[in-house]
This record gives sequence, structure tokens and C-alpha cells, in this order.
Amino acid sequence: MDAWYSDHHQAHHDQSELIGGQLVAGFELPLRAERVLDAFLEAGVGLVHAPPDAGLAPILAVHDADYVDFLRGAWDAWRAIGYAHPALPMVWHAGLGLPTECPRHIEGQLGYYAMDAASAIVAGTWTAAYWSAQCAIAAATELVHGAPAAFAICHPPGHHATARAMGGYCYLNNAAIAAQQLRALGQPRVAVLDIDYHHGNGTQAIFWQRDDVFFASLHADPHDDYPYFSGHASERGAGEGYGATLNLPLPAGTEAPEYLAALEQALDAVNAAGCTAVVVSLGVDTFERDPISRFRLHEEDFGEIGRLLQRLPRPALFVFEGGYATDEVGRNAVAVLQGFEGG
Ligand code: OKP
Ligand code: ZN
Repeated sequence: MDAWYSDHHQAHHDQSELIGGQLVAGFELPLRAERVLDAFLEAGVGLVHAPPDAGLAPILAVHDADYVDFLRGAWDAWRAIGYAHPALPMVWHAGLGLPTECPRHIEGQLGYYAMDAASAIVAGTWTAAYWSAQCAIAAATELVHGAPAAFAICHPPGHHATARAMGGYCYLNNAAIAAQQLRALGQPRVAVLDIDYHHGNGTQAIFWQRDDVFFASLHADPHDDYPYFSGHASERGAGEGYGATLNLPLPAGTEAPEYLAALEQALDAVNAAGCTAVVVSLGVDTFERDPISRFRLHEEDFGEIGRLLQRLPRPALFVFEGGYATDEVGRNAVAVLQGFEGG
């Protein structure tokens, strides 16, 4: 399979992150995508293309226009009041129990459009997020032209971003944009299978009330891990979308046998849902030495995951999400692709 990668992703760098109350250098580095690119090329999986510019329309098919305007202008507004550090929200309206309006001040807007303080905005955030989404859009478009599989080397990642909020290192939901693009180009029913360690709350929320996109996710039990407020097995979707969401939370310390059994369950559900195309949110932060996660998958387990994914419908689009063990992230992500292709 071929891959889509844009050098513009490097513009999103040096974000700070609060860990245990301390402002530290973030785990979400451009180097992660570079390692994935290197491993893809080294393994000879396929060609790598730079995405063409498909414009804002496929992004606005998923995200609200006011949120996109905020993302585009946030850094300049932050700079205009004299701040030079990465922009982080500090005030939220959750729990106030009153209706609200979008603030005029950038500090208020940051909280209005964020689910957490894990998505700092720096000078190049919009450029990088835009081109990350373009990688997913280009790969999805390629599938509709007949390729059985493709890989979008997205950075920054996307699955925590909702239609109108950033969070968890994510700004634009690349996987949701790709799934929507597949729908727009004629696929009647699309699955999103999310195998990142963290629940893909943004993707779930975007398709929560829809029956035409089936969402299945394996992730750390939200009772104990980020993003905490979604990903429970009881969440099944609503309205037309009731039954088109499947959550399989797993405990800290989960190893390959339990993980692969849950993956088979998700694959059964995707196949039973009659999907004609699939987007895989490919996070490899399930790795035993991932610095922010608590599953215990070994290097060789990622190839096995890929082999199991052969049961997915075609076409299949892999969208890179998490994975923070920078020495192994490339090999682990590419091992999934190689397993999928029968290697
Ligand atoms: C993004 B993706 C853990 C704090 C977690 C944000 C994690 C975002 C993960 N103690 N902070 O799903 O890989
Ligand atoms: Zn993750």
C-alpha cells in the first residue's frame, strides 16, 4: 500500500504539556511521524506521496466553521496580546450549569473550544493540522479510485478532536474526515476501527447519532485512564446511530491474548455491520514501553494485529494516531501494515 505524508507536519512542535501539575516538554513530537515514514520506506511497503490540497470543504464536512476559524486564528490572537509561549486553555465552562456564548478574548476562546489542556497551539499548529488532515483526505480519495489499502502518516493525530473541540494532542479529526470523505465519494457504510490505547472520543461523538458510520474501539478503561469521560461499554450510540458504536474497554496491564480476543470481537462486529470500507485509527501506544500508556503489547504482537485485520472489509485506510515510544513507534506501526499485507 502507498502512504501519504506532508513535511508541513513539522510546523507543529515544541508544545508544552502539563503532567502531574508540571509544565513539561510534550510527548507528542514531529519525530514520531518521521520515524513512521522512515520505517515505512525501509520496509518497502509502498510509495510515499505528498497530498494535493483538497481545500477546506472535506474538513468542514466534519468540523464546525467557527471552530475551524478559531484554530486558524488562535496563534495570531495569542501573539497579539503579547504572549509568546504555547497557547493553553485555563478556563472551561463545564459544570457551570448556565448557557454561554463564545468569548471574544482568546483566553476564553481556548477554553470554549477545548476539552483539556493537552493540545497547545503554537505558530505552526494550524498548518500542520491542515496538512495532516489533507494526508487522510488524499489517502481516502485514492481508495475510491481502486486501491485496496492506503496509509495516512498523520501528525498531529486526530481521534480526540470533536466537531468543535480540540483535545488530547488533536485538532482536526483525521479519521473522521477520511470516513466522511469515503461516504461522500459513494461508500454506503463505513467503519472506523480505533485501536489506539486511548478512547477515540472525538470520532465517537462525531458519528454518535449516525447509522452510516460504524465506530468500534479498543482502549484503556476510562474509569482509570484518559480521556476518562467516554469509552464505557454501555455507550452504544443514540437515535439513528443506536447500536453503531461499540466500546471494548480493557484493564491496565492488558497483554496480547486478551487484546487480540477483544480485537476479534470488534472485527466480528464490523463485519456484521455490513461496512463497505474501513478506516483504522492506528495508534501503537498499546506498546509495553509506551511512556504514557499501560498495556503490554510486544513488538511481535503488532504483526499479529495486522494479520487479524485482514478480516476487515476493503478498501481499508490506516490513519496514524498515537504512539510515544519514539525508538519503536515506526517499526510497530509498520509491523501492523506488513501483517495486514500478509508479511
Ligand atoms: C493522544 B492519543 C496521561 C495524560 C494523557 C493526553 C493523552 C493524549 C493521547 N496521564 N494526556 O490518543 O494517543
Ligand atoms: Zn493514544
